[in-house]
Amino acid sequence: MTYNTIRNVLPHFCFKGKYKGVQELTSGNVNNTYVLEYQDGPVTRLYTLQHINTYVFKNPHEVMSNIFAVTSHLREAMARNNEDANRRVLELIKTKEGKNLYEDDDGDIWRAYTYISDASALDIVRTPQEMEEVGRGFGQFQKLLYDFPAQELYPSIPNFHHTTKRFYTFVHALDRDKAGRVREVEDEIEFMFDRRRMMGEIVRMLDNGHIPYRVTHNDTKSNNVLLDNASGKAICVIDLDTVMPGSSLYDYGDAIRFGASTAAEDEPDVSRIALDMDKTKAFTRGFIEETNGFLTKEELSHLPLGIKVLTCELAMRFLTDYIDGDVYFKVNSPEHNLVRARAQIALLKDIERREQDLQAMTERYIARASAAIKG
Ligand code: GN1
Ligand code: MG
Repeated sequence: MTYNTIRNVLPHFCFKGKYKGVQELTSGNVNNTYVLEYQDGPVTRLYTLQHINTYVFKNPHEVMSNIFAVTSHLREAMARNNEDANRRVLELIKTKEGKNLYEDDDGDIWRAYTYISDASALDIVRTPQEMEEVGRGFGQFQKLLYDFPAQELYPSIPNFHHTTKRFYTFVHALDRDKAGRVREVEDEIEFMFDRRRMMGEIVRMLDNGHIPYRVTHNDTKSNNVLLDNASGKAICVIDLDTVMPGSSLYDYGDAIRFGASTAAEDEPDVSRIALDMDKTKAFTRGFIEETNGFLTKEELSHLPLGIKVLTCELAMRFLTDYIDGDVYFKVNSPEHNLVRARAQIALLKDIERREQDLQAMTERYIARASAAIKG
């Protein structure tokens, strides 16, 4: 995105003060994000400006309507609990026309938030303590949205975690072989086919009512929770584009996949990739303590499945995008999506090796939950 394009967008939002400068934040794989600095008398004001990827989000108006509804609900829920919502809920900046998004002359879509200062979004989780806070952040988010009227939400990306349909999309991509890359990835393709039944298990449990639909975040990377720099505590969940009805197993599994890996999501040296059990346990503790009693026994006992399915799903999504010629995720090299897919495959192999440990960890939580119920 050029500097001039951004300059032309700025006057359409109700930012306060005089524009000083812009800096790009590069960690997202889908939207483009910028931090803006404004000088308002003696006060420096920071804002987040985002260019929404409309290849991914086909209906940005619906996305913004979801975000408005969810952030309003979070604020009301905090007010009811006598909690201060300041720095804890994303705050949209309206356009001069009073809208939540701005469409420029090229049809590009933009939105803005107040930037939350003195807080960090972790691309890499360094300690179990940090991971526990990430768990608390996403746990609190589920708790606050427990009574959100799910029918008010549009499906911002239909079938986002429907792994069975994702598998069909993958097979279709293989068949088209748009970028001529299929013959390079025979081993990875076989890996996915071998896990076909496993990856559909959450969808099946939702379909047959074994586990409930909840309002979930659906993109629970550690960098989507802000931790306060002073206290280290989780304060605000961000990146609300994919808040939709889903399973708690999606939020749990995706968070572990990303934050409890010993290496980055695109680590090229697969020998460095494993599941860090201390971080896994720490996240589980934070998440379960916050969701405090409302996760069912069935959900708790399937948490390890959530980790497997989400890791497999992401491996398959990256591989599909590699095969399609890199149309969905931002890439920094032609091999980037393949590197990501291989990293997720390596992680999944390690998760499969640790399955018994994961199940034992889960059993301990179920025992505690039933002890609490019995009083
Ligand atoms: C995308 O935009 P970002 O980086 O928060 C993607 C997630 C993936 C993630 C993998 C809407 O998230 O589903 O898990 O990349 N978001 C969308 O890094 O597809
Ligand atoms: Mg994000």
